[in-house]
Amino acid sequence: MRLSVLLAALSAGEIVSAAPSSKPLPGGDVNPFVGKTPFANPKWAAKLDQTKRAFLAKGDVANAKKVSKVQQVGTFVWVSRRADLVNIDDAIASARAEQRRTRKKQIVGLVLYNLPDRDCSAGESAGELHSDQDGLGIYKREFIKPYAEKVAAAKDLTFAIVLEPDSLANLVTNMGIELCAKAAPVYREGIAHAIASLQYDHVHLYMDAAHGGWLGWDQNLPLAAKEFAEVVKLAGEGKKIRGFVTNVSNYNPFNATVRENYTEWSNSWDESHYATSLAPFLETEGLPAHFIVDQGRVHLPGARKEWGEWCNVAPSGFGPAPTTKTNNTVVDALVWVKPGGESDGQCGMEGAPRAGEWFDEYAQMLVKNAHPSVFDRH
Ligand SMILES: *[C@@H]1O[C@H](CO)[C@@H](O)[C@H](O)[C@H]1NC(C)=O
Ligand SMILES: *[C@@H]1O[C@H](CO)[C@@H](O)[C@H](O)[C@H]1NC(C)=O
Ligand SMILES: *[C@@H]1O[C@H](CO)[C@@H](O)[C@H](O)[C@H]1NC(C)=O
Ligand SMILES: CC(=O)N[C@H]1CO[C@H](CO)[C@@H](O)[C@@H]1O
Repeated sequence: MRLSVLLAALSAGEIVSAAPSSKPLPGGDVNPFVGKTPFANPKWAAKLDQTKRAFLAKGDVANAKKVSKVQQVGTFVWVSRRADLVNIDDAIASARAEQRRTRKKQIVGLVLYNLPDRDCSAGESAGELHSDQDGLGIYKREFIKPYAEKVAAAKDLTFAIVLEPDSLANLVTNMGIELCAKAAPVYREGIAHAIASLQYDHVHLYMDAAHGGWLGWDQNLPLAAKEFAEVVKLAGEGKKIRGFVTNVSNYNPFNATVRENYTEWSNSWDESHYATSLAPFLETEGLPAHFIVDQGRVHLPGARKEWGEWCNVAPSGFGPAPTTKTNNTVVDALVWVKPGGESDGQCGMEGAPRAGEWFDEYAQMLVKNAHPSVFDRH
């Protein structure tokens, strides 16, 4: 690198290292999470200050200290409407500052979540775009284009992007619902466009594969793999994803210590088993069998009577801290996609506020029941 270029790079906040680049060989198969620190979002940490104060007000110093540890855990940044695009700029600025301070490579987790006719089966999380009002055109021009430009310009960081939670799984199992049938071609084209627009060496795409209690049933596995393959093919020749993400915003354990009765007939009774079940079907379709698994919140044994319970499930705790030590060769990392403490909606645990609003009692419970690995970190 010439000196002038080097200076420009430094002022742009890049880490410049004399070490040889770890760029994967063509066709290489490198887990992007290895050796990187998951980006801890200061905006989420700020919300948890309230939780810390609540413990201190009760004289509960031990749990207040635990909150400080939780605030350092990496979580994904949600970009769920055009007005949220600024969250990407903020995350990039904070991650660069952290990278400069610690001299450790950051991997920034982002969620891309704004399809037209979103959440066609439940309607709980319907978004701002509608296919009958040029939603797909707006999605491409005013959401995907600036999204891609922002991450493309931050080559000094690594990104893991979760593509459209809760979308394609509906096309596998909910085509009997009119809105889902209508949304199907829009979802496929939208996600294919996102994939095609985000092809950069420092950007790793994970398509949503719902969770074990949904697509993990034996008869759904091949149908899911076919649907995913169709969308990747639609993105165009040579367009790649890194893999799949499971259990976004859900509560399934990765490695269940207790097998719940409601999973009796499924081979996908925790998310590790689900990844293992789905992997061969993905390979048959020529897709990469790599997974990340959301463990932002995990229910305690016996908390649910049915697998379908998804709303402010209690008792739950923050799950295992993000790690690449997954004991499962198809799983790149455990991650925290859903930032715990934001309500799933006015359902589940008593007193729950509207979806997305801070639910401090719930956050306090997550801290108390958090997985010990959250506090083993230095
Ligand atoms: C499953 O059902 C059995 C028999 O009804 C019961 O003894 C056991 O406690 C249940 N397990 C869980 C995890 O709820
Ligand atoms: C992997 O296995 C080790 C050793 O049994 C265990 O301590 C660890 O918790 C496991 N990791 C996960 C993510 O389950
Ligand atoms: C699950 O955890 C147990 C106990 O910590 C460990 O022995 C086992 O290897 C883990 N399994 C997986 C798939 O991580
Ligand atoms: C992305 C995803 O799979 N979301 C699902 C998580 O699990 C709950 C409960 O089964 C579903 O309602 C969500 O749609």
